[in-house]
Amino acid sequence: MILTRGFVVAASLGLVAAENGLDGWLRYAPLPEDVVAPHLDSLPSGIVLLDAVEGQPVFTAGIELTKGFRGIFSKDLSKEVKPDCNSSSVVIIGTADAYADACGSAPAEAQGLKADGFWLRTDSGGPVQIIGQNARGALYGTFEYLSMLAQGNFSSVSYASNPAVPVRWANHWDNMNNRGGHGSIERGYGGDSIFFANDQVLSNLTRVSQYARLLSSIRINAIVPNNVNADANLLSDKNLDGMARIADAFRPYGVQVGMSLNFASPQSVGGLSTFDPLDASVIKWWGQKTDQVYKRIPDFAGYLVKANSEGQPGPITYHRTLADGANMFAKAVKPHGGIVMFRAFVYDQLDYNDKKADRANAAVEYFRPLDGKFDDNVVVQVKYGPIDFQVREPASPLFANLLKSNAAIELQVTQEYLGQQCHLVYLAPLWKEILDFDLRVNNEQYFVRDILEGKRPEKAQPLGGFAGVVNVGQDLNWLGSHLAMSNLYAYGRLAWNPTEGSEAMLQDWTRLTFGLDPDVLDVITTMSMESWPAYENYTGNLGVQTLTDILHTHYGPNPASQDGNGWGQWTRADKNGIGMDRSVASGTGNAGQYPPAVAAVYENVEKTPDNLILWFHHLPYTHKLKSGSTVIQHFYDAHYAGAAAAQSFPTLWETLKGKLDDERYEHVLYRLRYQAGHSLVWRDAICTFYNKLSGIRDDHGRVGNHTHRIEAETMRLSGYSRSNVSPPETASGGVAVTASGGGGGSGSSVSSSLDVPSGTYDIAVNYYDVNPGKAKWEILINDEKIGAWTGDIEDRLGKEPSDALDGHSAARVTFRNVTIEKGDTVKITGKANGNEAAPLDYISVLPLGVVD
Ligand code: GCW
Repeated sequence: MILTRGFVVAASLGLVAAENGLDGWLRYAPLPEDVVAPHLDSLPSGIVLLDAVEGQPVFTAGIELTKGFRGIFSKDLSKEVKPDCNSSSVVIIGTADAYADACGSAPAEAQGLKADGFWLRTDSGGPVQIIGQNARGALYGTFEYLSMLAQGNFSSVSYASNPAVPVRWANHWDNMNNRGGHGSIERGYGGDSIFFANDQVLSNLTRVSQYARLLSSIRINAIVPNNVNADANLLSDKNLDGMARIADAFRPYGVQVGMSLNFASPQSVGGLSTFDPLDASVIKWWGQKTDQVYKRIPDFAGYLVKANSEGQPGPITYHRTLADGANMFAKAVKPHGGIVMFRAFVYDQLDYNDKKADRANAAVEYFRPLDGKFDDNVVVQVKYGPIDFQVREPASPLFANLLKSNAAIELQVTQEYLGQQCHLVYLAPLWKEILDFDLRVNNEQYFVRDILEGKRPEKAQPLGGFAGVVNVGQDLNWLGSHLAMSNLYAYGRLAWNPTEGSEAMLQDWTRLTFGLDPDVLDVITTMSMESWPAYENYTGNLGVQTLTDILHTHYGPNPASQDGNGWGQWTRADKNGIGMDRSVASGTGNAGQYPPAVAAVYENVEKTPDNLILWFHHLPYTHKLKSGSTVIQHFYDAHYAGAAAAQSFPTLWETLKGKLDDERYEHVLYRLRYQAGHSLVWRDAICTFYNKLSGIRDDHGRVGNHTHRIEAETMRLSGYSRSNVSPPETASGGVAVTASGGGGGSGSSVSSSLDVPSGTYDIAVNYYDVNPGKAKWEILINDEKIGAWTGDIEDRLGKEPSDALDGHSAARVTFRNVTIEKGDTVKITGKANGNEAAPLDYISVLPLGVVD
């Protein structure tokens, strides 16, 4: 009570309490008094739960509503046991059936709901009605009502809301195996697994329950906790018991649990000599295993299968088709009402010298012949683009080739190729671009979202929907970054209704997460809506893919890593041109996998939009785009524009100081500053690489011309020596310096006199923060210390660490408003630690307002 009061007082004084992000967008924070006051008297004072069973969603709805009213209004709702169906002072929550039992009949709109749908009525003259088609729908409606209230929206509404699709899943790539006793997450950047450690399910699943709340509020109805690169040991009795505990934690929130399978399990853990999906003993084995699963988890959602992909076993090993494999599981779960999500991410290593080879063709080549051969409880799960979650891809042509099968789209909340949650990239606009793409099936309007919803002439698919890869971890704020949570939120909202607007979803999330301050809303909206275009600009443009290092961490720049290997993420860049010729006429034929009207666009250079032109065509750097710019000049300009946008983010954020709690303010600021610095690393690496390769200069004279920089290798080195950086374009001037341990009593240092007019400057230092190690640097002007920093990024950012000088470890720190007299000496001392030899790349002495 005292705490609650304190909170209200703090809020009304404009002070804000520290927040750690644990509640995400479900904070139920007190609203400002002036927003609440006019409505306080008309708020309901009681709650009626119909048929509420502890541990089930209607019961949970009661808990959430009570908690919400307490948090938002400091008001305790009474529990009414005898429902008065006409009282305007209560909220009635229940299923349509329970409502009809208690109150005669449910409103007409509440009677025709789809599974999981709900009816919400808040207009005066009667109770607030929250009626679900099922218990889960009633909980969804409650979260909807709370979301309105928490945003200060007291309007009278009455509407039904139904899901576009029945399948709205979260996929987690959590491993059971140890990483120093913890469960690691493949592509995880927010801490260790909340599900597994030490090869088993965690005993304390508190975080899982907290996560279930968040998922339920965005209407995700099933989750797969374990990695698609699946560990067959999950099928042991002990671990299935653990899975049952996970299911228990999710059940109150209406989230069902599924499981990723390893195709070879009958052999690897079952003691059989084969895992051939048509072998009777294998079929029997999976049947029995499935019965054991359902015995423990009667509402088990189903299986997720990655087969014959990236080294995973599958039916092709036995010359069976992928449909044979999928259907074997489908038959096992069918009697229990389960489904099988079967991934279409199947491709092989390719020969780089084969100009017709194309990884983008693989999914259609594997799956088109199988269309119509999948059982009706199989859903083919297709990544949004033909390759792999790149910053820009066309919609996967497979969506247009699965007309007789159930299909789901796979999106990645995990920012694997998109800055690993260390760069702000709001993904809803990217996802919507794919969902709203018209594939012109049968030459009629067919948006990708229509296909997922089964709106097609051949057959309305009974199943279909969304799978989102999510990497929440033990970090209190779930994804390692507060702002990245808008992606999780928008993912759920889009799965429910793919026509939702990116900005509207973002703004709901912002109000729920940070409160109602209009400045906070403006800044987060501006930054987030600019963030995907900015990231695309400073990474890979014109549909050439992200240009990150594809061989290791998928994080920093390494354009050369795309080519010359079997992975098929090729750009085919050489000194004359760049891009994959995917035309039918002269290339890999990929354009021809799309329906004719779309194929005609992608086949033709003149018609292909600029933003995908290098995806479909190999062009000279001097090719003129529709924008009027050349390919190479577009690269330069986009990189400068993208990095400039990223520089504006921390500056914008700084205007919010005091308008939100310091804890989240500082956390976000650190990341935005890091991103601004890393965007410059990206900009310079990509511009330098293609400038060297093409030999074509930047029309604006920026590339390779950094007038404010002093390269560390040209400074006076004491105990420092030159070090190679790989790839070299991730160092300004191609090399860096590292502390070699010498340098005498004062340690290692670099120094230089400053030949700049006297005045005030910002001094930026580019360095490398490698793992493991915590080097320490100090910066001095005329031997007077003006700043210091530590190489501790590995503790502060969850991105894949790097132990080398490269585009992943390159970072920048800026010291502002430094007074310099012409001829002053700047010196940086570095103290190596562990693997980190206090590496330095360059310093920039920047007149105020300039970034170079
Ligand atoms: O994007 C790639 C990732 C792998 C992932 C794979 C997949 C789980 O780099 O980490 O494996 O795709 O989607 O199966």
